[in-house]
Amino acid sequence: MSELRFPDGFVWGAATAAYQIEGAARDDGRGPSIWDTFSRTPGKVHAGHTGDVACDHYHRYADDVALMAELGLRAYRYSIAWPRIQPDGTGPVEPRGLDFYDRLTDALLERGIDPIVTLYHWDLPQALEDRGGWTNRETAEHFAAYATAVHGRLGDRVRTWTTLNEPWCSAYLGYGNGLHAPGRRDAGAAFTAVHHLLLGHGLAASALRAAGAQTVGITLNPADVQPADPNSAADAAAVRLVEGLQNRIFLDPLTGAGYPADVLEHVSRMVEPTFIRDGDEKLIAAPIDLLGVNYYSPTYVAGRPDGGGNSAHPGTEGAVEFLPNAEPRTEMGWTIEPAGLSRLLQRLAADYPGLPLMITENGGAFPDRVGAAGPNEVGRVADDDRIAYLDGHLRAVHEAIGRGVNLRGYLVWSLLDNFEWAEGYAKRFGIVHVDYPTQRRTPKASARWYQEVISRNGL
Ligand code: IFM
Repeated sequence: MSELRFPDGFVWGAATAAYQIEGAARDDGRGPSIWDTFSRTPGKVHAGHTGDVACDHYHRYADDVALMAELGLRAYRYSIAWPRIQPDGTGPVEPRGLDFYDRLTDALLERGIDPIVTLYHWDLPQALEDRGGWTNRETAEHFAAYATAVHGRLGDRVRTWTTLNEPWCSAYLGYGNGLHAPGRRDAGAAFTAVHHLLLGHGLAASALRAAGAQTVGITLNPADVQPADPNSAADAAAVRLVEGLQNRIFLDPLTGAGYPADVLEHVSRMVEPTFIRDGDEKLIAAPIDLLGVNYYSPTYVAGRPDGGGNSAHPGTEGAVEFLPNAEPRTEMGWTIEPAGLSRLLQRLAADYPGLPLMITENGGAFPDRVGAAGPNEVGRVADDDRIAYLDGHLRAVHEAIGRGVNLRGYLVWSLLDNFEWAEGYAKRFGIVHVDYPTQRRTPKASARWYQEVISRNGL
């Protein structure tokens, strides 16, 4: 196969999130988050795992940054733990929390790695959840104040800011079907949370811009939704509904078009959208410079009146059948279909022209075989399936760029094996293996492969 080269300046990096790697859950004044509470609730997280220790990155960040440099990463996307900065979600700032991100940011810059900050990757301070969390409008305002505080400390060095990570998950999994923290099961609450998350984004984006932030964005997990039968009108309607709930409900207001009428009509069957106030859509449409796209797997649907729907897509019961995930699949059970990424990027570029994109997450969980490569390679982690996954998706990314998509970079999920939310430590997404009892890091074969891709700027 001939070599595929990426554009000059293409950003290569890796991503993580605070609760998934930091540990140090009680250090330096950090307050409890909804994930501390949720992971301690029996039956919510695999085997009762918590983020208390995770990868102990809070104490090992310097070694982790050295590893990133060894792999040649040009950018690193990390999230700030709101409960480290404001333990109760509002009020005085905890300087020791900011100190940690200060040290991490400096360590990255010293190694020539561009910091990409995510302000919210799901770890809401528990004190705010006790007041309604994202169903409470005030949370959006508190989020903007928190964003301003973080920018005040890091803004002289961090150029790229993303407000929220995958608000779809925060709202629908957190408040809709309860699979994620805070574990509420209420479709109305989920839609209320969608709106307040978007409002929080808009307020924070404006505050960051006013404070001088260079590049401001948001990361979504828009779906590549495909019909079971491309010739079926019913399936096309199912696609439109699911796209509405996962993509357009976020992207249309973010880009200034306001909430789509068909989506609002669907929502109002479950909750009166009185939480949307005059002027909110304008606030949500604060200009952004970058859309982060997280992609893992496509979604196939059929339109059927007896369709079981999906609890993560409120109101699809009795209208949509979600097809079982086809082979091949990752260990998460997610279908591996790189073409879905190329389709999605092209669709986003066509529907929301002029918005630069970056893949802020892509990767796969696989059952890694530690030391399986033989006695002379003790500690080697042979993860050919991950290499194949990444290779396929990078080819899809390259194809999309070739078709004119303005894509700035690619960040693999994830640098390290980590706390995979409800799956605890049972699923490993890292290109670097973490032996949790010893905290030893071992770059997997995929990490060495990725190192080579970065150094060649191509495949
Ligand atoms: O681990 C998560 C991450 O926190 C958000 N995006 C999806 C990843 C894999 O499930």
